[in-house]
Amino acid sequence: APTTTDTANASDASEKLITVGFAQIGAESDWRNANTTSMKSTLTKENGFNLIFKDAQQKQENQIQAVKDFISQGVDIIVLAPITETGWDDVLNEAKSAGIPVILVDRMVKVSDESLYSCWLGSNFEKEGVTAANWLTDYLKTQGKDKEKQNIVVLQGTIGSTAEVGRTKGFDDTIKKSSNLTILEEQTGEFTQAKGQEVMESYLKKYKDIDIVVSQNDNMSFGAIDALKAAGKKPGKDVIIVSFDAVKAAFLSMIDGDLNASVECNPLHGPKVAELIKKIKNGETVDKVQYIDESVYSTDNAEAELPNRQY
Ligand code: GZL
Repeated sequence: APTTTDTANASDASEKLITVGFAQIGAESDWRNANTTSMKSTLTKENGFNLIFKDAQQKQENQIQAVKDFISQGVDIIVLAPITETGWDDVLNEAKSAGIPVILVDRMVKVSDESLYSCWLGSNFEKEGVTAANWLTDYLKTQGKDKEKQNIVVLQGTIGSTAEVGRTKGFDDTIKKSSNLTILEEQTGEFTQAKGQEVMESYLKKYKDIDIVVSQNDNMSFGAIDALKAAGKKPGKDVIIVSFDAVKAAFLSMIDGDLNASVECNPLHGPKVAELIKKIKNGETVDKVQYIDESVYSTDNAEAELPNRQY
């Protein structure tokens, strides 16, 4: 039979585990799956965590229920990737009343009281939108097309998600400075390949002269590429495609020449979240906004960068 010391150690070890409730959006994209993998592979018992993971299948009501469940289970800390920005005040107030700190990851919330969350970790989405616009205008210059009229269609992400709001604002505000660029239409493809293809097919029926597609994640870009090929067009050549996320499959698309560029959106939040959880549980205050590092990749550097990609 284990000695008291062993038992004490065992119970002591179990006492040391920080129980984390993570309410994830869903599994809608390669990016999302990489984000989940990063969290699950970091928030492990070996690293001092007991992770309770909930996938909300892209429904806010499921995420809210998951947070309520975490509160009734009495977790030590809640991590939430909010699908859209509004509708969180009530459940976050319940967490605050229960004395359970909340870390927001990836997308942001619009709440009346900022004390409802300890901090937010994610990408600077507006900067991603600006990066996409700057890459595009630079590329058009190298192609000698910076004076020619260029028509753009946009595949937006989930409307009202911080990723969509920021990328749209950053891109649109920057594009306005180039008088030769016109945005014909912007519509959501819900960040999925199927919906992205469907919207691109409708654009191709509606507009005869599309020069550029801006797609707010790689999965919608893959759908757009399929739609363009089905319409007898050469994606990456007849029609420039600028994307976001820079997942591994996007690198393969850039190497094939179907995709011109992808602005990186780094999903590997696990290590930084683990560090923030430990600091918050130790009673330290952390900066409210924690930006994750990221870059932009294109057909110029995709082959060289591919071996370094983790997702
Ligand atoms: C961005 C994230 C977005 C990705 C999409 O941080 O919210 O959601 O760009 C994902 O691929 O679906």
